[in-house]
Amino acid sequence: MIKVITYGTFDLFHEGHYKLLQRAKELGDYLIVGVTTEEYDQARGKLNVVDSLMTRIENVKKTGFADEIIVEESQGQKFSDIKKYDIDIFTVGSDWVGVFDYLQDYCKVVYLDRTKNISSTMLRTKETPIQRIGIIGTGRIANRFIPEAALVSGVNTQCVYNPHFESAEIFAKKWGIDACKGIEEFFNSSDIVYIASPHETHYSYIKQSLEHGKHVLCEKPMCFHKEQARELFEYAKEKKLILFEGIKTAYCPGFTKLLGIACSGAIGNIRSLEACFTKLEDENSRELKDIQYGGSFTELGSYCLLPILKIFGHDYEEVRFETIKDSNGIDIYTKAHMRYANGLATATCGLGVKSEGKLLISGTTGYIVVEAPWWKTSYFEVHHEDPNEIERLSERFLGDGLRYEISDLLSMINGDTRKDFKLTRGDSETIAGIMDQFLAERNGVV
Ligand code: C2G
Repeated sequence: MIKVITYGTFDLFHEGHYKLLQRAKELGDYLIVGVTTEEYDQARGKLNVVDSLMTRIENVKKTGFADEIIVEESQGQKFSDIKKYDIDIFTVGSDWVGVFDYLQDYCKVVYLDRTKNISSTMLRTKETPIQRIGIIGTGRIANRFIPEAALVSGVNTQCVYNPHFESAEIFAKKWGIDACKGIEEFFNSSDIVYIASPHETHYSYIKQSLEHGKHVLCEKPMCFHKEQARELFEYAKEKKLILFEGIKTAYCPGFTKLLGIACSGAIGNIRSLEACFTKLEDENSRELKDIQYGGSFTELGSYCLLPILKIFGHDYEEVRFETIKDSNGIDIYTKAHMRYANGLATATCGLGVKSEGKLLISGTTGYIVVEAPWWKTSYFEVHHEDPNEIERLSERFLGDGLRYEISDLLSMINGDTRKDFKLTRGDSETIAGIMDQFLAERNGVV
């Protein structure tokens, strides 16, 4: 008798799960299905699981494919289950290719192709429908997005669009999703559009996505003109759709904790903030080749402006830029100095100058310091006049951090508006306005 084992959360049970179990059963004579506990899902960083363990077990049982159902409680369990149940084949969907190769010494490991399309008709019948994500763009960030989205229950990355169809095809093949030839086909297959295309294309893609009734998660900077940002948010509101700018720091739990402490008076009245983010780029990279929209401030400025706007607000009195440019006129290093009625702030960004990435918030009774990578906030210190009196605080930051924004977006789509304080419409509009002023000055359009 060939014994097969597979594991999963099986939340919001859908046809991808069904087909996986069906094929797992076909691999042998006896199928054991491990269903994850809530604690285990939390520990491995899976967010937004909706159904209880009982419901998820019931749904697996209903398929009739499982000969035995067990509960998966911890990371090392697969290894011991294989021995305990004398397993011949371990199987899981292809979104996990390579991850479980370490089990090969104990049994055969089979990765079954994941189901690309979750049909919309099936999804609409559900109380909490699965949201199909379509991606525009196939660059680095789009590649980082997919494994993160896989850890948010309730979304399925379905398809990709790139006007260069070949790039879309390569990307789709790599991730087991569909490549769409036309944009209409793409919109028909998506409920949420994730825009990860070059900066200057964002406005048009957001507008088209909203026109087609899609929620939008757009990479930063969302756009370069305050008026455009306003128009898009108004349009989204009118169409009752969510428009969300993806500055991942804003959604990570450590950053929310940091803001809570900073604003609670722990360091008195906040008077100064310095945020620095530098990342050396090759001179032939898109970031340093795009004369119109490339450069350090458009690339990294959103991260540095975020804590400034969250702490001091949108009503700055002045923003002044100092830049070092390369021979093409692109800024390889920029300092944006902002003056508020009660404080001063600096955003420092570099693609061609390396500096110490740090976030320093100074108040009348102390300061908060977050070392690099502060934009993935996980640890920070609160200091006072007495150098022995240091408060050390930490928070989990999982993976690449994109899962937090995807999770918040999903909660908002499902009607939970409590998350929208993290990055407000006003924040995004103000950032667009500052970018606008910066580009006008740098490119000499003023
Ligand atoms: N699956 C699939 N097609 C989809 C979605 C999921 O084939 N469109 C597969 C997954 O690859 C997995 C199973 O269905 O094999 C269950 O998926 P999830 O509930 O998302 O569970 P997962 O997080 O993949 O758990 O220990 C847990 C396991 O390692 C995997």
